[in-house]
Amino acid sequence: MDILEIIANDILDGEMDEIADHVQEALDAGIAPKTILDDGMLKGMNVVGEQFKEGELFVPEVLMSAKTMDEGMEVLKPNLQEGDVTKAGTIVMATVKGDLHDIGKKLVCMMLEGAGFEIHDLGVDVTPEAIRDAVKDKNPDIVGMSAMLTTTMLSMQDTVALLKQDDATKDTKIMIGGAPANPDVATEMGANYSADASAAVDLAVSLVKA
Ligand code: B1M
Repeated sequence: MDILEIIANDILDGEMDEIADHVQEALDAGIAPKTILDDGMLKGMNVVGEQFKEGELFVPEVLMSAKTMDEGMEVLKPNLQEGDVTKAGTIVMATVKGDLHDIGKKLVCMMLEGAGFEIHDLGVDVTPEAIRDAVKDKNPDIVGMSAMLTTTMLSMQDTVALLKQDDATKDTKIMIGGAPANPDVATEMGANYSADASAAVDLAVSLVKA
C-alpha cells in the first residue's frame, strides 16, 4: 500500500494518532502537499461521506474521521501554498435562537469543511439579527441554519424572513436542517433542505453552482 492510500485509510478508520506521522512521511518522501490533501486525505473523507450516506458508517465514526482530518491538517497546513486549496464556497452557519443543540450542526460543518468550504460557525442560540449581521459582514455564498426543537423552527422562520427583508442579504442562498425541518417547510420559508451531513454537502455544492 502506498503512503497516500495509508493516509486515506487513516481518515476512513479514524486513526487520529497515526495520521500526523504518515503525512510527515509523505512530505519527507517529496510528495506535493496538494497531492497529499487531494489523493490522500480528501479521498478518504469522500469515502466517509459515501459510507455515511449508505448507512455503513455512523455519527461517532464520522466524528473520529473529522478529528483525524484535523490532526493531519495540522501537519499539512504550513506546507500548503496559497492556491493549493480550491475553496468550494463560503458558508455562515448557526444553530438558531433558543436552540442549544450543536452536535449535528458541527458534523455538518466538518463534512462541509472536508469538501473544501470555508465555514464561519456562529455557534448556538444565535439571534436572527446576529445571523443577518454575519451574512452582511462575511458575504457568504450560503447561510446555513440548524434547529432541533419544534419551537425553534419559529426562530428559523424569523431569521429567513429577516434575511429576505434586507437588500444586502435577500439573495443569499439559505439551507436549513435538523430533526423538525423537512423539504416542505424549507420551501415554504424560501430555503433549501437537506436531511443529513452528507446530503448537506451535495446541496451546498449544487447551490454554489446554481
Ligand atoms: Co435535546 N431534544 N433537548 N438535548 N436532544 C432532542 C432534539 C429531542 C428530540 C429529544 C426527545 O424528546 N426525544 C427533543 C426535541 C423535541 C421537539 O422539540 N420535537 C429535545 C428536547 C425537548 C430538549 C430540551 C427541551 C430538554 C429539556 O431541557 N427539557 C433541551 C432544550 C435545550 C435547548 O436547545 N434550548 C434539550 C437539551 C439537550 C442537551 C443540551 C442535553 C443535548 C444537546 C447537546 C449538544 O448538542 N451540544 C441534547 C441532545 C443530545 C438531544 C438528542 C438526544 C440528540 C441530538 C443529537 O445530537 N443527535 C435529541 C434526540 C434525538 O435526536 N435522538 C434531543 C445526533 C446528531 C448527529 O443528529 O442533531 O439530528 P442531528 O443532526 C443531523 C441532522 O438533523 C442534520 O444533519 C445532522 C448530521 O447527520 N442536520 C442538518 C442538523 N443540522 C443541519 C443543518 C443543515 C443540514 C442538515 O443545513 C444547514
